[in-house]
Amino acid sequence: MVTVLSEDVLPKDTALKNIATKVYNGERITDEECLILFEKGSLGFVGSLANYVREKLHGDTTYFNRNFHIEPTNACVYTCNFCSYSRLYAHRDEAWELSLEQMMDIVKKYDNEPVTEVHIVGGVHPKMNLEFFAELLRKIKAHRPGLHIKGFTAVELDYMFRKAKKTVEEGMQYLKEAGLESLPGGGAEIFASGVRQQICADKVDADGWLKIHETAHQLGMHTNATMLYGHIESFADRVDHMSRLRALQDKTGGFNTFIPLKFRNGDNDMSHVPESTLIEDMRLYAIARIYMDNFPHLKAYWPMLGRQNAQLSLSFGVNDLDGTIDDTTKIYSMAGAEEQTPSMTTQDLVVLIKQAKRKPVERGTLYNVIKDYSTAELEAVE
Ligand code: V47
Ligand code: SF4
Repeated sequence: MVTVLSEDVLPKDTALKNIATKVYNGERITDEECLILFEKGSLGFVGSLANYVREKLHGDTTYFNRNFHIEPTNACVYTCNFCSYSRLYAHRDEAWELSLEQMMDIVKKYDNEPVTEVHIVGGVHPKMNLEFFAELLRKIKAHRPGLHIKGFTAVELDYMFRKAKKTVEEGMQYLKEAGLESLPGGGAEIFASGVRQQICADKVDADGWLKIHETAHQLGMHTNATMLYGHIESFADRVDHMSRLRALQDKTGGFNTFIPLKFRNGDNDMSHVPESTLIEDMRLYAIARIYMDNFPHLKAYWPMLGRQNAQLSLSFGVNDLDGTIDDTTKIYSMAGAEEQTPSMTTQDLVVLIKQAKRKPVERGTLYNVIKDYSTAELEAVE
């Protein structure tokens, strides 16, 4: 059914009016139209369209999960200019490198906690190879079979597979058999080669990143996708990035969640580049929700955006806030994010979502509903 909208609720600008009509009719917008939204769409305009799409897909449901991170090392062979984390060359004395036992101790710390996911991401250490990580996966699965393992960015996987002289298919199958269940979305940054050359020239390129995710999807695994925005990229580069992801999703359907990551400029080689404004952050979330019509979920990663801005994003298309995290990641605190010790209790997350007049639902990694907290008494939340 085609919705006919009153002229009163549509903008005067013809291009924006056509986009609004398409969105309300459930039609896909083109790359050119996405660019128009970046160039001309006010926050109010894109926000109301994104909220329409969000509520059509999910109503008020807002997901979070109970998770913790393992960061095996902050040493990295690569030299991404935006990275405040890597310590292989500079600040060697601040580098860490966890043994299998130390990582298992982190897993065991949660033995009596109702966490459902471990997120494993770190730097690319020359000595931590495919076999080392396969052993870690086996040990985690042997210890706690029900814990979902989401691990390794395409950057880490590309290095591991090449070093082990395995094809992407062979390497991925090997890790899947060892216990890997899904991939996080990191390492995508901005696909456009001109920008990639300037911000992260030496790691896997766009085609390599996409190939790794496509292979995971073909093996039945789900993955996420990120976009590092708000630095030197243009609006057209953002559209190009999202367009490549949308095309792959049309082909495989294997992506769960799109996660825009705001560039933070603390203590890195791009500290002179100003950070994006809150208006630009919210416009980006909204435009992503409108354009990425085949991505079921849009996530605001609260340790990077800050709690209040993540809460605000729930009115601009976002339906997922990631997890409790329990102060187990350093990537963003080292880049100057507000959250210096990222940890939220389930109660904190439930309150945050309820304050935004949304419905808090705890999910598993694959968006299976674990518990609906919409009617829970706040004090009763463990
Ligand atoms: O790829 C590094 C980003 C990513 C900075 O899939 C920075 O559920 C901003 O991908 N400013 C890794 N961003 C983290 C990641 C992730 C996080 C949470 C959830 C999921 C998921 C994935 O962190 C890197 C890079 O894009 N990053 N430095 C910085 N200065
Ligand atoms: Fe290494 Fe990742 Fe930092 Fe790049 S962003 S230097 S790949 S840890």
